[in-house]
Amino acid sequence: MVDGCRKPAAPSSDLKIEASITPQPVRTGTETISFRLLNAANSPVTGAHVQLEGDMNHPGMAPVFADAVEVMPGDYKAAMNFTMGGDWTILFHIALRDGPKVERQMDVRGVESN
Ligand SMILES: [Cu+2]
Repeated sequence: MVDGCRKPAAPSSDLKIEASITPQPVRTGTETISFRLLNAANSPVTGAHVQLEGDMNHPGMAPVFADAVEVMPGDYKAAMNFTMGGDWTILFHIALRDGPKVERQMDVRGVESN
Protein backbone atom coordinates (compact mmCIF):
# COMPACT_ATOMS: atom_id res chain seq x y z
CA MET A 1 0.00 0.00 0.00
CA VAL A 2 2.78 2.41 0.81
CA ASP A 3 4.36 1.93 -2.60
CA GLY A 4 1.15 2.93 -4.28
CA CYS A 5 1.07 6.08 -2.22
CA ARG A 6 4.28 7.47 -3.63
CA LYS A 7 2.86 8.51 -6.94
CA PRO A 8 -0.09 10.83 -7.16
CA ALA A 9 -3.32 9.01 -7.68
CA ALA A 10 -5.15 9.56 -10.92
CA PRO A 11 -7.02 12.81 -10.78
CA SER A 12 -9.99 10.75 -9.97
CA SER A 13 -13.01 12.43 -9.16
CA ASP A 14 -14.65 15.27 -7.57
CA LEU A 15 -14.08 13.89 -4.15
CA LYS A 16 -13.96 16.69 -1.62
CA ILE A 17 -12.52 16.54 1.84
CA GLU A 18 -13.23 18.85 4.74
CA ALA A 19 -10.80 18.26 7.56
CA SER A 20 -10.12 19.74 10.96
CA ILE A 21 -7.83 18.97 13.86
CA THR A 22 -8.63 19.11 17.53
CA PRO A 23 -7.63 20.27 19.99
CA GLN A 24 -6.21 23.59 18.83
CA PRO A 25 -3.56 24.84 18.76
CA VAL A 26 -2.00 21.67 17.40
CA ARG A 27 0.74 20.43 19.69
CA THR A 28 3.07 17.49 19.65
CA GLY A 29 1.42 14.29 20.74
CA THR A 30 -1.81 12.70 19.65
CA GLU A 31 -4.35 14.92 17.94
CA THR A 32 -7.68 13.96 16.44
CA ILE A 33 -8.12 14.57 12.73
CA SER A 34 -11.77 14.64 11.74
CA PHE A 35 -12.81 14.74 8.13
CA ARG A 36 -15.81 14.39 5.90
CA LEU A 37 -15.73 12.98 2.40
CA LEU A 38 -18.22 14.39 -0.09
CA ASN A 39 -18.90 13.66 -3.72
CA ALA A 40 -19.70 16.17 -6.44
CA ALA A 41 -23.30 16.29 -5.28
CA ASN A 42 -22.19 17.02 -1.70
CA SER A 43 -23.39 13.64 -0.54
CA PRO A 44 -21.35 11.79 2.07
CA VAL A 45 -18.96 9.20 0.71
CA THR A 46 -19.28 6.11 2.86
CA GLY A 47 -17.25 2.95 3.19
CA ALA A 48 -13.90 4.42 2.23
CA HIS A 49 -10.72 3.05 3.72
CA VAL A 50 -8.45 5.94 4.56
CA GLN A 51 -4.89 5.87 5.77
CA LEU A 52 -3.30 9.12 6.88
CA GLU A 53 0.39 9.72 6.43
CA GLY A 54 2.06 12.57 8.29
CA ASP A 55 5.29 13.92 6.85
CA MET A 56 7.49 16.78 7.90
CA ASN A 57 9.15 19.10 5.45
CA HIS A 58 12.70 18.11 6.32
CA PRO A 59 14.54 14.93 5.39
CA GLY A 60 15.49 12.11 7.66
CA MET A 61 12.26 11.69 9.51
CA ALA A 62 10.04 8.65 9.28
CA PRO A 63 6.45 9.31 8.32
CA VAL A 64 3.72 8.73 10.86
CA PHE A 65 0.70 6.67 9.86
CA ALA A 66 -2.82 6.45 11.20
CA ASP A 67 -5.88 4.57 10.01
CA ALA A 68 -9.19 6.38 10.00
CA VAL A 69 -12.47 4.94 11.18
CA GLU A 70 -15.85 5.98 9.88
CA VAL A 71 -17.83 7.28 12.83
CA MET A 72 -20.93 8.41 10.92
CA PRO A 73 -21.78 8.00 7.26
CA GLY A 74 -19.12 9.99 5.44
CA ASP A 75 -17.49 11.24 8.65
CA TYR A 76 -14.15 9.81 9.61
CA LYS A 77 -11.69 10.22 12.46
CA ALA A 78 -8.07 9.33 12.99
CA ALA A 79 -5.65 9.75 15.86
CA MET A 80 -2.39 11.18 14.55
CA ASN A 81 0.71 11.33 16.67
CA PHE A 82 2.67 14.48 15.85
CA THR A 83 6.08 13.38 16.99
CA MET A 84 7.83 16.72 16.57
CA GLY A 85 7.01 20.40 16.47
CA GLY A 86 7.11 22.23 13.14
CA ASP A 87 5.42 22.05 9.75
CA TRP A 88 3.63 18.91 8.66
CA THR A 89 1.78 17.72 5.62
CA ILE A 90 -0.95 15.16 6.03
CA LEU A 91 -1.59 12.90 3.05
CA PHE A 92 -4.94 11.17 2.93
CA HIS A 93 -4.64 7.88 1.05
CA ILE A 94 -8.25 7.15 0.24
CA ALA A 95 -9.47 3.84 -1.14
CA LEU A 96 -13.06 4.29 -2.20
CA ARG A 97 -15.48 1.47 -1.69
CA ASP A 98 -15.95 0.96 -5.40
CA GLY A 99 -12.23 0.70 -6.04
CA PRO A 100 -10.57 3.94 -7.08
CA LYS A 101 -7.80 5.39 -4.98
CA VAL A 102 -7.63 9.10 -4.39
CA GLU A 103 -5.14 11.26 -2.56
CA ARG A 104 -5.77 14.51 -0.81
CA GLN A 105 -3.50 16.53 1.40
CA MET A 106 -3.59 19.12 4.09
CA ASP A 107 -0.82 21.29 5.45
CA VAL A 108 -0.49 21.66 9.18
CA ARG A 109 1.83 24.53 9.93
CA GLY A 110 3.52 25.34 13.16
CA VAL A 111 2.79 22.37 15.34
CA GLU A 112 3.87 23.52 18.78
CA SER A 113 6.31 21.57 20.88
CA ASN A 114 5.21 20.58 24.31
CU1 LIG B 1 10.68 16.45 12.12
